[in-house]
Amino acid sequence: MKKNKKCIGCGVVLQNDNILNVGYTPNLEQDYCMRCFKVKNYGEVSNITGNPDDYINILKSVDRTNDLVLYIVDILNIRENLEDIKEYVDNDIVLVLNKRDVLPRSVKDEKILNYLMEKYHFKDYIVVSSLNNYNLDLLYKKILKYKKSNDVYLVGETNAGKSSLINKMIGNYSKGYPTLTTSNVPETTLNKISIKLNGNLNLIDTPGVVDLGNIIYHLDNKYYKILNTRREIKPKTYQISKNQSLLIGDFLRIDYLSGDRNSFTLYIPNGITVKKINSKHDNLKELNYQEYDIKFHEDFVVYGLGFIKIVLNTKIGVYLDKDIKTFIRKNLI
Ligand SMILES: Nc1nc2c(ncn2[C@@H]2O[C@H](COP(=O)(O)OP(=O)(O)OP(=O)(O)O)[C@@H](O)[C@H]2O)c(=O)[nH]1
Ligand SMILES: [Mg+2]
Repeated sequence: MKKNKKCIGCGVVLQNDNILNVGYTPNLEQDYCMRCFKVKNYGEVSNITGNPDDYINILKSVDRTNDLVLYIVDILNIRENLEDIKEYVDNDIVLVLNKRDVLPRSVKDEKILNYLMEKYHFKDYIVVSSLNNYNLDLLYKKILKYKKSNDVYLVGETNAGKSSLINKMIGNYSKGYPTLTTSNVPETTLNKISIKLNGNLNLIDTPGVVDLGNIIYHLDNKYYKILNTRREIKPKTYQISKNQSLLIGDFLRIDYLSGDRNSFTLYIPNGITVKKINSKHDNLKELNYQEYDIKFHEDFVVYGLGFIKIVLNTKIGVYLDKDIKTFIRKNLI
């Protein structure tokens, strides 16, 4: 038996000593750990919270190479400062915005690319959907164009779709079969996994970086599936006046405080309910409260949920768990 044999789904070292620890398998001859086996066969998922330093150490190990990095970002969960990845990796980075399919078809890719190119400096930018196999041929061409050696790393936040993207590329561009475990639970991949596409290209999957400011860490498990939506978002537009509020799911309330009648368009997964109420009602007022000034053509972003496109200058009051990150940006679309 090979020592330190790794699970081919998540990269963890297999062990049969302790069923409560990661990497457990009843039989070391197996290729998958029990956790991956359950995800693959029964869609059952168990979440673990790794040590954020482990993920940072993996990024540092990528930094020690000169290899091309694909920075995979969920189009609905663009961080406030994408360039903070450069604190850890100094390599050439291509920004890959994944999950194009969740934004309405009517949105132009160019609009999103222009937004990113104005704000950030990466080697190149591309919008893809691994779910719909959208733009993967172009991504493949870019990889061949920019790669410095046979190894190309995929890094990014947990749940951005790194493993799904590699699985899709195995199907498209190699003779192999997809083997990586994917799930809508954060922290699925646990270690680096090198996948050989052909004699000239290895795609290296990495565990996603954990940002505890992501709303997914603060909601009930039932939201995992809802937040990782596979359906095109139908934007919801609300005409809102002073003394009116929006209740979003059972975790967010936005009070409209000033300004004339305004239009709020929500780009959040369809499975999340939205209700307009009178601000005098007490719903969710137990949550942390903060006020924000929104200027002409800005989005209010709730990290991990999506964003609200607001048209006119306004002031809003937001009730939300204090550990969930929010920020304001120029309209993405
Ligand atoms: N709608 C949509 N969902 C996607 C796409 N790609 C991946 N997903 C979903 O996103 C979730 C996370 O996918 P993974 O491939 O496990 O993400 P990851 O980046 O490898 O996550 P970690 O291993 O935790 O770092 C799953 O529910 C996937 O089905 C896509 O192009 N569109
Ligand atoms: Mg993964």
